[in-house]
Amino acid sequence: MTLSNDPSVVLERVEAALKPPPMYKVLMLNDDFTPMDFVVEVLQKFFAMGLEKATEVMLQVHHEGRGVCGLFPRDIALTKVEQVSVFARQHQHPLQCVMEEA
Ligand code: NFA
Repeated sequence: MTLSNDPSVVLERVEAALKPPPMYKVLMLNDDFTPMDFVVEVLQKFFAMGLEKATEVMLQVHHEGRGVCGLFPRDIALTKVEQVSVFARQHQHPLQCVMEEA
């Protein structure tokens, strides 16, 4: 495929390449069944949180229904959502994360 040399097309291409990627929040959802210590383990394992931060986020999800696990480019956010889903199901817990554009 031939790339255009038209200055306005070049400018568009450069601007697109310089733009930061769209970011996505990964949100954890509360449920009535997943044990609190399992949620803390997930936040430590997949979101690189220490025990104190993981406990704080877990309690926020428990009390408010949802909480932010982190902000990531689209592919990374998708991977985190899938990793949590697989790990939770392996342990027979209904824990879920979702993503939304920030
Ligand atoms: N609500 C769950 C319980 O009472 C704990 C939980 C917290 C689950 C955060 C999911 C997310 N065992």
